[in-house]
Amino acid sequence: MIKNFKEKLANLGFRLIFFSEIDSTNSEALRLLKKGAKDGLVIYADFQTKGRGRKGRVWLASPQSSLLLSLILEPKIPQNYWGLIPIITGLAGATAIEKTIGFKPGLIWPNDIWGKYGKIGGVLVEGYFSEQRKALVSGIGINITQSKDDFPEEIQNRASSIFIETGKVIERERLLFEFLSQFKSLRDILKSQNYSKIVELYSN
Ligand code: BT5
Repeated sequence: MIKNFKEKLANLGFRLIFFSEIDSTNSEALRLLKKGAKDGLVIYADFQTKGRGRKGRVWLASPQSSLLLSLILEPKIPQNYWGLIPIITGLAGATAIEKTIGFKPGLIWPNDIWGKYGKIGGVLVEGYFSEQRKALVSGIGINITQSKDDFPEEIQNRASSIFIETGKVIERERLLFEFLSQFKSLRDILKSQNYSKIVELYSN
């Protein structure tokens, strides 16, 4: 089963490393980049002890409640278009939710995923620039199983999950696979330099 899953990911151009616990998948991705990790590596975790949001904010998710991952990317497009990577990451997350469970969440500029009852997911993209190479780490967190009471008090009124929005629990690995499939399709569109298509998909 796991071998099968790895093969399916390899067909999409991804390899996956799993951690039952890590400080932050983005931090681990940046450490691995320093050690020479290449495009297509996915760092995937059950739990983060220091999950990070943007601008020094935190990302809070109880164990196994969420999709938590970071992608190592060496985009083959001109660097002035790298700003589209956070956009396609959020879009891949929202589309994956829709394909998996039939619920279409909203995207709030630039890449927050929202439902009727609050924020379901967020994206954190960070750059890695050394003399030899330039790369990005694109991290996404999507709340899957939480009820309102499961969130820490400080975020209870603004955080939501797929379960809160739909009353349904989806299998995390299905969402993972769908996210990576969607990300690959969007990345292929980027590679073909059809930037207006990305804007069109984002706007619908
Ligand atoms: C984000 O930041 O929305 C980006 C979150 C990215 C998280 C992923 S998880 C995998 C990868 N590894 C990491 O370490 N990070 C990435 P921002 O827009 O700054 O939103 C953060 C704010 O959202 C916090 O200040 C809280 O108010 C709120 N928040 C924290 N955890 C939340 C959650 N699980 N659901 C909804 N809101 C949350």
